[in-house]
Amino acid sequence: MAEEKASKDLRTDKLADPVSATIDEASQLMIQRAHELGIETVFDRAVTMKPCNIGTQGTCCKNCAMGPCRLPLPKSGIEGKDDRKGLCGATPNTIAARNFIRMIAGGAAAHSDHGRCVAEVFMSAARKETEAYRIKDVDKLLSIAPHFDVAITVEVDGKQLDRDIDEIAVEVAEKALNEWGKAEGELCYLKRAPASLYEKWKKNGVLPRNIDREIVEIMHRTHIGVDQDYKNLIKQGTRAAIADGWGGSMLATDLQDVLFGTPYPLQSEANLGVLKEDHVNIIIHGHEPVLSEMIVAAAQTSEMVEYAKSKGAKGIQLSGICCTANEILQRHGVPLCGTFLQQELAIITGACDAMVVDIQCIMQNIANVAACFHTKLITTHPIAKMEQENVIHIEFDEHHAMEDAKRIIKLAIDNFKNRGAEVMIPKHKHLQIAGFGVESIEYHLGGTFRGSYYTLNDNIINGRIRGIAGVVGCNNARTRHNEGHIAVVKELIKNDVIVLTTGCNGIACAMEGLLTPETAAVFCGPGLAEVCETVGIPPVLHMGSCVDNSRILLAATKVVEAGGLGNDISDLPVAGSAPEWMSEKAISIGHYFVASGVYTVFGVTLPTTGAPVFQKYLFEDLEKMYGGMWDLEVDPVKHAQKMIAHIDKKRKALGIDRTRERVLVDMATRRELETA
Ligand code: BF8
Repeated sequence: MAEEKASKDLRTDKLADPVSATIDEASQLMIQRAHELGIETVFDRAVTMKPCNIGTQGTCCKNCAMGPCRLPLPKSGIEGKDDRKGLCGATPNTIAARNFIRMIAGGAAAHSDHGRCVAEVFMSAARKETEAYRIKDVDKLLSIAPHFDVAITVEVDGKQLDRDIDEIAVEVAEKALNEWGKAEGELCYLKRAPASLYEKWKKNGVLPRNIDREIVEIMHRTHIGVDQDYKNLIKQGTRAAIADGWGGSMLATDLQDVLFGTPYPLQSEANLGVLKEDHVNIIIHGHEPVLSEMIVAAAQTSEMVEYAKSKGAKGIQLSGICCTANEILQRHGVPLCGTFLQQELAIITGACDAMVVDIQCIMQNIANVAACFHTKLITTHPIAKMEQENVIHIEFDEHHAMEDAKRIIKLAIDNFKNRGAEVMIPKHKHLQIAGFGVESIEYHLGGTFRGSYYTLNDNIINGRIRGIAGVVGCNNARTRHNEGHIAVVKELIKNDVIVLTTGCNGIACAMEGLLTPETAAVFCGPGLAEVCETVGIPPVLHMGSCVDNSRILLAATKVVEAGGLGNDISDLPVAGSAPEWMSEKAISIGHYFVASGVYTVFGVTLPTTGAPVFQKYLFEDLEKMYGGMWDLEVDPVKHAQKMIAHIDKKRKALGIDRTRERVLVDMATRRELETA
């Protein structure tokens, strides 16, 4: 069947070589399978379609109809004065900076609009306008309320009593929603950052006023004939990126935790092998857990399970792609089916009865691939539809969420009988421990006794842990799938750097088996291995989806607060990385890491190489303002080594660069030291 429907004109010389396309054997098998069935995937298109060289350099301006003006950097570079300019006179620096901050606007908008959607559902739940959603994590609600100046106690007859939870919830919801468009002041969460970082933002004039405004202002400033100073453009990019990391994304993470529960470590599996031939396979793909939480709940009802059995299946197997996968993994242990680049391959197994998508990172070609199989492709979000006729749109609404979720699941179950003979599920999958967050790291590495990150800091100071790396981000079909992710992470843990991961890097690490405690003995340096074995954690801690990079910011803040490692995130022996990035969200994340004081290295390419002066500003000058800066390194081992060199530089500055004998200090001596 698939052979009949698929296009017959795929020429082998225009097809991707599976082994060159990905390091993952399951994916190699499925690319091969796609070729046998005559189905084209992103890997093949990456062979036939070359990226535009000038766009790659960041120096193509298409912000008005006099252009596009294309300003390539000559291969030999430019000696002396750079005379390149567009029709209006825009320099390469202006053009690249405009393009760069428009990417920040795109990324910040995506994260923050997701956050707004969650805030609206939270408001409905707080006002009890929906049956489907309830406040699940009251402790988390109480922990964030003070950041919005919402009181959690009330004075009655001179006594402080606990305030009514419903009242607190409504007030937090109102204040949180206000963050997108308030007329005055600054974002409430900014003061969660270390005081010295907040002061740097203030001094540099980049405290975000409200989330929407910073994004809109980027679109205004980058319109023809407005802001034509790359430094001033980046200033606004910085303000919008902070509004993402310490605003929209952080709100998304917190409110999701309040509604759906704060993640704690749990066991699951990862890779295409999680699909089950004898089950109804529903793959949830996208980013907002508002829908997927409901599908997880509905799929577990006996009504749905019995319905699946009545149609000849043994049950319902849910799995996820992209960050929706990470969300339902972190909170429910639902297995990861694959990364961004595996979305077509999951359908090519022939075992996907329905793929349910919401927003972000959904390739339009999955509709073409689904048309070659029985797979129902269901879009659910009013802002994300597809033009292909085989796509079904079932709009999801929080007011009748459970009914919508059951309707979607029934559609998948009814489709089970339509599977063709072409089912081929790779066996490959790996166990993983996921579900880490600020709270669980505190528990595992700090302990409830001290209630802080003390033990983590202690192990950094004594050198067992050399530093902390945040390794995050996408896959990119312009580079070998997962190769950069895995090589960077392995090089870091080999050198005793503990890794915090999110997004598709988290999925890649899970598929490779790096998210198990047993990994420590195999891949880690002796210090990190000892800590992991003692505490029972993997050397790579999965912190969730891309909006959950806000968890990494807060974990870094906790490390600062625990003491002994300086006063700011920029003092810490930490570094950031996105080895295979491709999305605008990654640029926004990279920039808020940099603006928060983190040296951040990207792989593949950066759209700044055609404007060397602007690139130098990002790579060097920003460090003087925020303590963090950008870098680009395509080679994964050199990439990791640059991060390690930065970590070592910070260790030296802190005076902890030499391994010290561990001195156990009793409480009395500690008090003496503290008062000294
Ligand atoms: O937000 S890492 S490919 S899935 S953009 Fe997309 Fe990139 Fe994956 Fe999640 Ni993040």
